Amino acid sequence: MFKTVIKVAKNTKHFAAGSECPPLQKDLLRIYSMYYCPYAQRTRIVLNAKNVQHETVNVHLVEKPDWFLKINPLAKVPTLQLNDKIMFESMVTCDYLDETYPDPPLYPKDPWAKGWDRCLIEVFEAKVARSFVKFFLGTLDKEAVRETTEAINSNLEIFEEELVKRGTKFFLGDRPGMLDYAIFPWLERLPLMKNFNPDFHYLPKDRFPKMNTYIENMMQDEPAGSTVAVFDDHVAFVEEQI
Ligand SMILES: N[C@@H](CCC(=O)N[C@@H](CS)C(=O)NCC(=O)O)C(=O)O
Repeated sequence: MFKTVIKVAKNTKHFAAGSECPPLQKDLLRIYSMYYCPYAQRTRIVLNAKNVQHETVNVHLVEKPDWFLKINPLAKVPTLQLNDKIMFESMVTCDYLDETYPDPPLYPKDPWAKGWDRCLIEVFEAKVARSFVKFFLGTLDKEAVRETTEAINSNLEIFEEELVKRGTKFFLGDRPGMLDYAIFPWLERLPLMKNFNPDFHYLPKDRFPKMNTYIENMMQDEPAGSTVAVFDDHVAFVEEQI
């Protein structure tokens, strides 16, 4: 079945150019993913949280198979497929899962509170996640690392203050919700970024007491924590990309 398979992470097969698309099973939800993609990780966490039966097809994103380009015109992961239906964009897929599998609900009931959590996901995406990309681009000089560090920390202050305001263990309450799961993949990657940029002093404990405890709590959460990559393998993957 695998014509071309590339190992991206230990024990994972990623379908690459030249491969055949594995046959679909009727009514079984499929996620096209890439093991180290933080966006696909969002959807994988929500699948875990909702205990949704599904299969994972990992796609090699450098040597994409032709069949994947036909499935998703943006050719990005995550992509969901159910029979002949396709859906992509991480938050679109996460919201679909939340509506289709309501237990446990991942948003606050109040529409304003839900809307505000969606706003914070957008803030995180625009102000924190995109700054991460700079660290992946290769060698930043000391000054650029300092500037990026301050940009990331000052934007994470919004989240520290929000935790203080809410007075809860997680953003949703006593268990994590969509906001928690949507930002987790980048919080997992903070130590990874430091590995490549030792001057990246993220979330100093005196300035971010809540966020530090919060991340420890998120790591203990089964749906999120079980998606955390082995650190050295993650480092090796990033090294191959840059
Ligand atoms: N806005 C998209 C971003 C997804 C994304 O950029 N995924 C990356 C992997 S982490 C990808 O598929 N890249 C392939 C490409 O851009 O060609 C989402 O939220 O799902």
